[in-house]
Formats: sequence, structure tokens, C-alpha cells
Amino acid sequence: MFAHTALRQRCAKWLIATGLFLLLGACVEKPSTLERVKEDGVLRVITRNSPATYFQDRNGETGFEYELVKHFADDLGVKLQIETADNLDELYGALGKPSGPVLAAAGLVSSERRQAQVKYSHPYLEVTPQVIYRNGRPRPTDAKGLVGKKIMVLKGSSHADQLAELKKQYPGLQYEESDAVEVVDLLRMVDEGQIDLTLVDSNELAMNQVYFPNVRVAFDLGDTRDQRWAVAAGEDNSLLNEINEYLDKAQKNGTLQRLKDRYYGHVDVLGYVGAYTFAQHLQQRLPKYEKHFKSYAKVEQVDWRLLAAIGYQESMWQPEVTSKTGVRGLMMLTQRTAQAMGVSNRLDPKQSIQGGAKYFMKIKEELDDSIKEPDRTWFALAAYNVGTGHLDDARTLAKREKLNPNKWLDVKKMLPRLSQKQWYRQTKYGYARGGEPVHFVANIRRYYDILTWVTQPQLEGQVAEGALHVPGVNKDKPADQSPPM
Ligand code: BLG
Repeated sequence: MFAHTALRQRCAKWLIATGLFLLLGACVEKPSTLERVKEDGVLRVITRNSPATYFQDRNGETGFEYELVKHFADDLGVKLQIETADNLDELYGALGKPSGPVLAAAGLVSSERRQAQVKYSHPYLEVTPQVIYRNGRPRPTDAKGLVGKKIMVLKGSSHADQLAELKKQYPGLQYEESDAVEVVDLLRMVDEGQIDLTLVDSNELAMNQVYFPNVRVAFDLGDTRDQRWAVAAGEDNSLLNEINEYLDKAQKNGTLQRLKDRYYGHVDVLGYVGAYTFAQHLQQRLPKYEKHFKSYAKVEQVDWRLLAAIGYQESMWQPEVTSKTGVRGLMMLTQRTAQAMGVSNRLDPKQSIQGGAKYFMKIKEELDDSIKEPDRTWFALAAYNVGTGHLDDARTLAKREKLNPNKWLDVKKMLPRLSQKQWYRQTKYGYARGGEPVHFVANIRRYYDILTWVTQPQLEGQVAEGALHVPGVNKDKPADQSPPM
């Protein structure tokens, strides 16, 4: 009897132990993709080295896809490891490999051809395929107009798929697929007239228009499409579900919108005309003043590109301009500011830059300590344009609206109110054209971003020779690391 009970107890213990062991064994043997990523502490991502995805600038790694995927890795609490593929076939191929990257974030548009290889995430960016031609050359207006033209597209791209489809309808259509080029090369080839046409996505053009003054949109080829991330078809859904949750969140909390504005908003802010005009001025005007921007930037300890961006917004780098209100010169100093900064001749570009740099840093230093970077820089720019008094009024209005008076995103909503009586009569300094500093700051940030991208430390001083750096083409590591703005 006793022996029986003891045996039963031993059996029960053994069964529980075995059960636990098997259960444990099952977990240990097959962790999900997400668990694997978390255990390794690394998210391995494959992308393309191009301006619209991932590239190195003077502050290090950057790019729309890079930033989005970096936020995701931070959310997961893991490190991000980026790998790049030379072409799309290689990129899709790398995903399925054992011990390869687990995620592709590379401006991919879902393609039926790839369905067996990968699973796509929720969408994060809408793009339109566009036919690009050179200004001054005949402009095709529809698919039929592509016949007889010299066309090149990226090998394995959705654009190549589109052309293959069109070829069924127009057998005379000829095009070359190349895996030796990136989007910037295609745009340059159109800009320089080496090919007649190419196909790129609207976001890629928006980002690159500022480098290629001659490229124009001929027409949109088809409807807008969604860009998505991809994971290997053979993986379980754990990582994909996490990705989808994250992308939905980034959509809701404004992260995606901020990235879109930053990377693809040049054309929205500048307009296409502004974007290619900027490209021309970069080559023709900036070189004359670059040395002054650099030397006074050094004196004042500010990034010379930011000073140059202010100068472009104020005068498009023209030293003799005068506004309706009598504000003058390359950095548009008022009489009062000029006097305070010791500027005797506002039309002298050197003095104007010196005075502007000094004034900018002075007002920046005088701002409330509670305003931190990068907002501090945007506030200082706004004050440069509208004055510190009116800026303080807008901050007070923000406080009353329960917004954050130290955040540019909040205060810029209040500034336009300074031109409406119902609001400005409640303020200390009264009426101001409050919409102006909002555009002023947005434009300068845009110019500053572009200048940062086109001027690499190793290329400084070469802008004059037209040796512009186009991000994603120069794959060298940046030499200096200036503080983030
Ligand atoms: C700025 C001054 C601020 C001044 C504000 O005006 O000029 N900035 C400079 O001189 C660099 O000092 O602030 S205040 O001293 O506290 O009053 C407000 O008066 C210049 C602005 C004015 C603006 N551009 C630099 O951004 C300008 O010229 N606006 C008129 C354009 S138009 O004539 O209507 O086309």
C-alpha cells in the first residue's frame, strides 16, 4: 500500500517534470522571430544606399527609412544593424537567407512577383510613379509617348514591371534595366541628357529636385501606390505583427508625418520652381559668400550652413536687396540691428553676414533657459525675423491654450494669431505679421537640410566647381561630427 503510494508520487513528479521539460524544450527550441530579435538584442535590416532610404551625412547615418526603422528598433529596445544591397534582387534574396537580415526597409512597393518570397507590412508612405524628362526636350504626356525614347530604370524595380506590362500594349517600347545605378544616377542622366526618360517615385523626385535643375515630371504613370516593409515569407508573423502595430502608431502620433515633411517636403515648401532655382543659386551665388559664412560661423560658434540658409531666405544670396520696409542686405538687417551690431554698411556682404551671425547668436543666448535644442534654434530664427517681444507674446498665448511654450510645434500655431485683433489685443507687444516667421523658419530649416546634404566636409569649397555632393552617391564615412541641431 505504502510502496504503491510512493510509486504513484514518484510517477506524478516524473510526469510533471517531463511535462515541464517538454514545454520548456518547445520554447527553447523554437523562439519566434520577434523573440529571436529581442534575445540577440539586434534588429538586422536590409536597405538600399540612396537619398530616399539610407545614406551617410555629416552627422552620421540618416535617411527616411533609416530613421523610421531606428525608431522601431528603439521601441523594441534593441540595436539597429543596417546592411545594404546593391540592387533589388539582391535585397529580396537576402531576406530569406538563414542568419540574414529579418526586415527590408527600402522604399518597397508590393509586387505580385515577390509574393512567394516575402510578406509585406502595413503601408507607411503613398507614392506615385512618375515619368521624368529633361526641361527643353519634347515632353511625353502619356504611355504611348514613351515609344522611341531612350529609357532606363532600376533593375528588378516596380517601374521595370510597369514598363514590361506596357510593352505588351506597345511592342515598340524599348528600355534598359540597370543594376549598376541608383535613383540619383538616373536623375542625373536625364539632367545631363544621357537618357531621355526615367521612372522614379514621387518622393524620390521631391527629394532630389534640388540637385537637378533640369529634371521635370512628364506625367504620372498610374495610380498612387503604397510603400511597405517586407519580411521573409517563411518567417512566422510575430515580427510582422509588431511592425504593423508600430507603423500604425507612427501614423497616429505624427512620427511619419514629421519624417515625410523633413525628407520629402522640399518641393512642398519651395515648389518645383523654387527647388530648381535653389539648385542654380547653389552653384552660381553661394560660392561668392561661402568664405564669409564660414569665418563668422567660426567666430560665433554656429554651423555655417545655418547662416547660409538664413542668408538664402533673406536675400537669395544677393547683397544689395532692400525690402519694402527698408530692411537691407544679404542678411536683411534693420537699421537698428545694424547699428547695435556695429555694421556701418548693410550692403557690404561681409559686414551683413558678420552682423547677422552676431545678432542671431545674441538672441539665441538670451532666450529662456527652458527652451532646449533643437527648438531653441527654431525660436531664435523666429525672433530674428519677428523680434523677441512678439515671440514672447506667442509663447504666452500658447500657455493660455495649454500648449507647450517651449516647443516650436506649439508656438508656431500661435504666431499667426498675432495678426488677428481678437488675439493681439490681449498681448503685450500687439500686432505683428505672425505668419511670416512661421514660413521663415520652415524655409530656413529646408535650406539648412539641403545645404547639410550637399556639402560634405571633404568637398567644402568645391561647390564653386559644381562638385555638388548628392547624398547616397558618395559612400565615404563623414569626417566630422557636428552637434545635432
Ligand atoms: C527683424 C529684425 C529684428 C526686429 C524685427 O524685424 O527684421 N531682425 C534683423 O534686423 C536681423 O531685430 O525685432 S525687434 O528689434 O525686436 O523689433 C521686428 O521689427 C528681417 C526682419 C524683418 C523682415 N526681415 C529679418 O528677418 C522684413 O524685411 N520684413 C518685410 C518684408 S517686406 O518688405 O514686406 O517684403
